Amino acid sequence: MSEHSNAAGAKSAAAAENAAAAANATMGQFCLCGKVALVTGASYGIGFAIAKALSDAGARIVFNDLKQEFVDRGLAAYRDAGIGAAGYVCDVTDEAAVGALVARVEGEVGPIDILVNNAGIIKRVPMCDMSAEEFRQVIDVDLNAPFIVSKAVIPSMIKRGGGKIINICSMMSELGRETVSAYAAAKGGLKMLTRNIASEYGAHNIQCNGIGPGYIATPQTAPLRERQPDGSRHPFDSFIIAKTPAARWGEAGDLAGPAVFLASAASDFVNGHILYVDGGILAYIGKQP
Ligand code: NAP
Ligand code: GCO
Repeated sequence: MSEHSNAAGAKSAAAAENAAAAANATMGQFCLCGKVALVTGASYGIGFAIAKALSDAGARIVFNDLKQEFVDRGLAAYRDAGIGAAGYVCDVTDEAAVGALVARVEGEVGPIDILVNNAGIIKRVPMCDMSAEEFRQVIDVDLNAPFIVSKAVIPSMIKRGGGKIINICSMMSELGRETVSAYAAAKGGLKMLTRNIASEYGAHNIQCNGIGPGYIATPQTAPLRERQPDGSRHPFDSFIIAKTPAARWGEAGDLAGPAVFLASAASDFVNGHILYVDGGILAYIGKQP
């Protein structure tokens, strides 16, 4: 082999080695190895999909649900996915229970590095038909609880030099629609709570961001996708398809990559941002009839 081709060969080998090292360094930014992630309300749905993604990136998963039967169902689902998650019964609106949960997790699993405030409810009722109690229930789970759980984990994050908080916001953090006044008020507030946590604790290397899913096919939106008696699409289903450039409902798995990004070192300089994962809904006036 000529001297020239030896040198060229060595050069391309070195280039390949550099490229591999650069790729490893980049992928390393997305590694959650050794991290403990608490995903609230994650027996199924969006929470489960996000927890699975964080686990696939190396995190140890902890989740909670309201009842033992739901926790057990979630544990079985995680086992089926090859994930050894830890599950606990805890109502995220109960500050004492949340404090006890965080202490128990720290003792049994480890300090919480990543918090995903996912647990949420919705009540679709015209505002003037909605009781103040119903309104309060939605605000309690969708806005007060992220405050409660964030407040429970931040001190330990500060002590350990930082952490990640991801709040699951919504299209309704930006838009209103009929029958979801409480939910929109909560999710709009959650957007601003996200920005405030980022503002107040960014100096402690805590990044707090939001994910704003579009319309995702989960039990929460099942009523909006039910087939009509004649087998046709639910009107709201057709509406969302027309409003989404991607012309489809999202799947919970569509949130996996964005969640890993916001939970990882790759987003260490991203703070107070709401990452909309909506197939383009917020950018689109909607398909003309
Ligand atoms: P989902 O299928 O209704 O699941 C919600 C989860 O939260 C359930 O596991 C539920 O537990 C749990 N939960 C409710 N209240 C709780 C409480 N007080 N304490 C502990 N856990 C509680 O909802 P999803 O569609 O997966 O949505 C998850 C999050 O994404 C919610 O915050 C929702 O607002 C948001 N989101 C959803 C969509 C969408 O299109 N699906 C879009 C944007 C944002 P139980 O099983 O015990 O009820
Ligand atoms: C609704 C839906 C939405 C989705 C989601 C959209 O009734 O409009 O439930 O609120 O859940 O929040 O981002």
